[in-house]
Amino acid sequence: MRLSRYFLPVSKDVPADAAIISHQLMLRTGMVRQNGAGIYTWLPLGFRVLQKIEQIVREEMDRAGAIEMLMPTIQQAELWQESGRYDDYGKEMLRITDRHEREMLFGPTNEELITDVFRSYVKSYKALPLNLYHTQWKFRDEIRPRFGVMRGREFLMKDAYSFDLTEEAARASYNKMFCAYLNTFDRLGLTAIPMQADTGPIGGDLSHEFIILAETGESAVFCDKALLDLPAPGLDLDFEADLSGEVEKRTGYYAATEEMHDEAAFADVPADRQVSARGIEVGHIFFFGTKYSKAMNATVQTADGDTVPVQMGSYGIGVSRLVGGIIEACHDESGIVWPQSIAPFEVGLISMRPKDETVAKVADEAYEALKAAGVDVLYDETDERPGPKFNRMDLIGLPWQIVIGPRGIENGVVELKNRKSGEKSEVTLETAIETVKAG
Ligand code: 5CA
Repeated sequence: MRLSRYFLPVSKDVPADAAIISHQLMLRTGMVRQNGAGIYTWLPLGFRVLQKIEQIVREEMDRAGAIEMLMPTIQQAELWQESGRYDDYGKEMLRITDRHEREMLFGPTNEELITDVFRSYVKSYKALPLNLYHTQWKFRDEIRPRFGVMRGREFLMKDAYSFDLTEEAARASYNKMFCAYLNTFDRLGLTAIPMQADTGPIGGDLSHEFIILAETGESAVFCDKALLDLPAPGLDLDFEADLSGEVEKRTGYYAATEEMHDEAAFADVPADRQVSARGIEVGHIFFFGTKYSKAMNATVQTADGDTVPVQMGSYGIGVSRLVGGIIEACHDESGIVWPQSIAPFEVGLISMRPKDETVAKVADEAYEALKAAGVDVLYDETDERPGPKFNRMDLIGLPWQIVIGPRGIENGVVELKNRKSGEKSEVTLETAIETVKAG
């Protein structure tokens, strides 16, 4: 992408209500524009990141055997009246009346809708286990939308729903999601810690929040430091195997959010391993058994011909919240420092003198070579001074910068800069491309 043809409204002005660094940086880099309290337009740079995160989440859900679909944003009130949550959800639910005076709502989550889909088609245990997911916009009329996309009113969530015959099988489905989540966050460059959590309006008795530590996190969290050093299960994990060992490895250590915190149990953690910090909840998984299937009569026939309510769990990831969460974890005084897996572009190519014919030609060739090598590149061929160009590239945080200038051209090299380490080297374009591709 040529910067002169792109839409990158970088700005110096940050509204006073942008209290945390990720919100400030998202506004300054022109990733999002606020349209109302907790409602954002995703501008091109931000949208690229959102899509990259969504894609990684999708790949890891697919790897764990979940099946993608798409449910609507607008739902009928009837389903929620059946489950009993139409009243329970209170003011957080955005209620809408259509022209026929029918009560509708903008979905804050999809347990009811998916249970209705399930009961309409699935009648036999033979179709189980089943895990269906989608990535769709949600609306929650949060009392205090804040921190930009981290607590929005309209936000993008991946939500998956598992269906099993027995509680034991449902726990195995829960464990699959538990492991898939660790792999997902690892690929996003994050250390997410599963913590015992309150189930809130979703319900059920087994639930884990996946928390990344950040000073600006909304909740106080407590955990054993050992959890920070445990590697993710890995992409070669066999999801058909019994994963309870993988889960127990992590749930064996103390980790709890404020609501579930137990001072006495925490005191048993060796003092030098007690982590008391703040965290951002990037995912939340629930096992709630037959809460919805009983209320909504979603049953299956067993091998013996009995009819039983299906066992369910639900599994959410805050896709749009992750954009802010990752910036909280990945920035420095000059701006964002994207992990390469989700960077909006992998390389910022800077032409030092676009008006100089030779420089322009070599830079154009480098741009073509990078594209041909399959590298996502943002090419700054604008006619600005080098200082502001470098600052802007640092601010938007692409993992690599390649600088083309007259001196390098004389020596047959380019300058390659690693945004994270700040390390610069003079290498041939081929070596630069190889280095970028190696990540
Ligand atoms: N139905 C269940 C799981 S699919 C559910 O809704 N869970 S949740 O309420 O915990 O939300 C799942 C994830 O969405 C959260 O972990 C969080 O990362 C994200 N999320 C929740 N509320 C917001 C919000 N107001 N703004 C941005 N992200 C949010």
